[in-house]
Amino acid sequence: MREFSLYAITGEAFHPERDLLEVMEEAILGGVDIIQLRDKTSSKRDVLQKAKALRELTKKHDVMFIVNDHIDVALAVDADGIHIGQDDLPLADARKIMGQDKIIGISTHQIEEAREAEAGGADYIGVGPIFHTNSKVDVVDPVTTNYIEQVVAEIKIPFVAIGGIKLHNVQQVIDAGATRICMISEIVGANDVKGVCEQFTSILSERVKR
Ligand code: TZP
Ligand code: MG
Repeated sequence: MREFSLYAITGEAFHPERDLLEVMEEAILGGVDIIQLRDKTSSKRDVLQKAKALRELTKKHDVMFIVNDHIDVALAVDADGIHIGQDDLPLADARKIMGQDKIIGISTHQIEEAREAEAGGADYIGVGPIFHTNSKVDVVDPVTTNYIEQVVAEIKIPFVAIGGIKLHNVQQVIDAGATRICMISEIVGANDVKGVCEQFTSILSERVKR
């Protein structure tokens, strides 16, 4: 998959007054490299409509587009890939459906899951939740930055740190070795979405330069 560092997930509950596309376009203009559509409550048909619109937007700006959970929707809109969790379709089956050219990302919470994802041919893994988060209901306890250090030491495929990451604590995540970060609330819940993304983009590029 293409290189990336800033990854934003949709979270419409964090911007009840604002349009999904408008918020995500601001994030893109602020430097986000990947957008993931994550919608646990809408009907399949509504998820498909949002996915179509986000696919168009991300194409226009040449940004990667990933769909959470819904493999059929991802294929229908020609998304770049899917993101699955530990309780979703197993990686091997997801790969059969998606084909070799699509991106498959998997959430992991412990090193055994990271090893399994790497061995199974995942394109990237999510590593988290690093900190406490209210953005996910069935979330496990924070894995802390210790898990990032384990992944850095052992895993070769790209990983993205997620869960409770904010401007005020992102340095801890970077210091533990993360070069890619993923957020919901700190980005889409911001008053100035583009401005926040620009700050993260700049922090991450400083890290790469060092
Ligand atoms: N997976 C692990 S933590 C999380 C997901 C989807 C939620 C991240 O949201 P936030 O608002 O950035 O903590
Ligand atoms: Mg899932």
